[in-house]
Amino acid sequence: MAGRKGGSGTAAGQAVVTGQGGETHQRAGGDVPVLTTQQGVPVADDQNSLKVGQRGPTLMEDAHLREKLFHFDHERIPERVVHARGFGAHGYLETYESLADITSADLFQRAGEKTPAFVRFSTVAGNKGSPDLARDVRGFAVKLYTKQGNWDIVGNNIPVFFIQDAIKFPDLIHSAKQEPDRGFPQAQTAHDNFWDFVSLTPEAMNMVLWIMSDRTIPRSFRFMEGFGVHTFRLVNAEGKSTFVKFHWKPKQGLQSVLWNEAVKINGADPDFHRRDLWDAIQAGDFPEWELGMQLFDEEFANAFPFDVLDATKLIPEEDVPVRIVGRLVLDRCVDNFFAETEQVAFCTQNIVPGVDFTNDPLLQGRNFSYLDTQLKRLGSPNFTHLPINAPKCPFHTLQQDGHMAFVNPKGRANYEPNSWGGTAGGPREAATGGFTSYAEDLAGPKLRARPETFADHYSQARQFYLSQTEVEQAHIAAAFVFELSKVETPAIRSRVVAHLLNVDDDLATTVATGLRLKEMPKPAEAARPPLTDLPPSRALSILLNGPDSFAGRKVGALVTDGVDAGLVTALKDALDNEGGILRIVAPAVGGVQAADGSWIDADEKVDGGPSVLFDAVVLLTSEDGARTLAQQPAARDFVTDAFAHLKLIGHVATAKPLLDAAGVAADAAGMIALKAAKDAAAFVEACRDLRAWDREPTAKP
Ligand code: HDE
Repeated sequence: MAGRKGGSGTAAGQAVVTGQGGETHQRAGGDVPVLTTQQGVPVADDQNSLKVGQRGPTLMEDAHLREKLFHFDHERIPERVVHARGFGAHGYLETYESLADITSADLFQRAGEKTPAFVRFSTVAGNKGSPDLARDVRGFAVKLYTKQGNWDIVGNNIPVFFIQDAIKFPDLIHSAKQEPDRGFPQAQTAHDNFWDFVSLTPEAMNMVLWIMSDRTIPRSFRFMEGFGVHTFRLVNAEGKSTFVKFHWKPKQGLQSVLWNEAVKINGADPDFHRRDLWDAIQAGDFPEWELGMQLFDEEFANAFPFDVLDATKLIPEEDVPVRIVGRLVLDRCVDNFFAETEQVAFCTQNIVPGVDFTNDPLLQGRNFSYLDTQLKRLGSPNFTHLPINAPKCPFHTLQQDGHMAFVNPKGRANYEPNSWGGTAGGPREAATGGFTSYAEDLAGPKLRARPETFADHYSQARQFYLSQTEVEQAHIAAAFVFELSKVETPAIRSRVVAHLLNVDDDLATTVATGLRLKEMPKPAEAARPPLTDLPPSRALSILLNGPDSFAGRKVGALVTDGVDAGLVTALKDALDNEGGILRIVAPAVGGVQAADGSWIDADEKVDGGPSVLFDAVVLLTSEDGARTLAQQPAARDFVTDAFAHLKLIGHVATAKPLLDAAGVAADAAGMIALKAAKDAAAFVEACRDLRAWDREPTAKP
């Protein structure tokens, strides 16, 4: 197509670039702005490079080609060394009450105060393009743009961590990510290096129990908790300090998927989590978390059986209740993924007056690390000038220059003290209200050592395990068996079981049996004998903290020609009332013709909308339709997977040929016959349970 010229409309969506006088270039037509170079020169031809003759060589003077390729070649920045895959959204934190007695932090002085927020959720180990449902910890990083500067709570969806001291972080992450000789496996801990490291690091055992639970395969970011992990301090106007642990509690209730489901979601929709958050916000169903604080003093800290500076331990909510102080609402998607989600730079050192650190050695190391990583990733100390990172309150520093400086002070004063006086002298220290550190008394010998108070590695792992329902305990055991079955070195498998013997005998035996270990190892030597009398904590279970409604969840309806349109409408209405969503899955995406002649549009073709994408399913096929679908593997999988994944399954009598082909009995647990439109509401009510757990022992995937 030599000599082809561009069609119209190629510049739609481009930023309008204004000229020096503020007026835009002549428009390309209608509201479409003219395409220009970065220098503002209008482009006449964006389809062909400049050549000598039609078939000749390209000319070096083609500045537009050179600029376009140059910029493209530099589009990527280094991905985060951990938490590379993430998804962010904007919102706000609204306080319920004043906490002035506990902290001087400005955002907590008034009930009803709204502070703009940006939240980035992430997985830890996988690269930027890895699937969302990897078994992994989720990052839960919150940037609060307060009136006294930015405060970052850079947390996870698990309240404890693998290691106690920052010096082990590079080792931990090296072991979890791809093995260096082969460059795989991607986004999974089911490999030798990871289990080798953690089995030689007993302090990791509490976290290892957590990551083998369904916490690491959340159904959605919306249905998981967040934790600040470390103990922080809140400091009031009188300088009194209170220890605090931060919690984010999802109003939507906790929910996870099953492992077999996670594996299949990764194939069907590797963007499952980011799409879920995007869809919910776009639909106006704004997810909310309540901000909770566990507040305690030195006296409690001294009496608590574990060290509150040890990030491998939590404080049970039964010991220190979580005080709910506000809510975080996410109500706006980003305009540009790169500018916001990729360029956002969280730093644990970003705190505000009224908040302070403790000496948790993991937190101390993080405070050092994050600035460093942002410089590497964003390439300039001026990353704080980027709109997503800049405070929304006024800020004035005496720092200057550097790559890409685009917030530049005017005037002569770039040092202090100076004698220029008044505003000409530039910013000065705050007379009152500036950041002051808590005046903690500190003294001691310089040494590399772990305190004796960090030496208990198993008690809380045991407490976590015993706090789970039977179903959840079975999932933990199955996850150990799965992961360790991917470990090629038998000695590593047995070393893990040796640790589990210090956690719970039944768990260790189930895992050993699942692995067919020839010989039960001796329990690992414990630095301190585990406490066996810690009471179970309900807050640690997912299933005991599930939703009480089906709101925010999805039903997938498999339909064919001849579907009962009244039933579809009744389901839609019942779901609307509940705050749930109905998605139509059909043999073709164009839709189906209902028995009454009306047309029903589909959202997915059956092989693009497998049941793993939904929380519950209904089979609304005609008898003929069911017979045809019974011949198709994707349609049979829709049913067998929904059954194996313990989903509530609504079905009309005419769907029987499909149920038969899938080997599913119409009267099994969690199967709900839909005889008429009036049954729709009862089905949606039943869906509140999310799963038919009774089915699990017989429905092993
Ligand atoms: Fe991080 N961590 N981390 N981390 N972390 C990073 O910073 C680090 C730790 C967490 O969405 C990095 O910007 C060290 C605990 C989240 O942008 C890096 C240590 C917790 C995010 C870094 C830890 C976290 C990060 C990589 C041990 C939970 C993603 C890219 C001392 C409380 C933030 C970046 C986002 C990111 C270092 C341990 C949470 C390299 C050295 C514990 C949620 O700076």
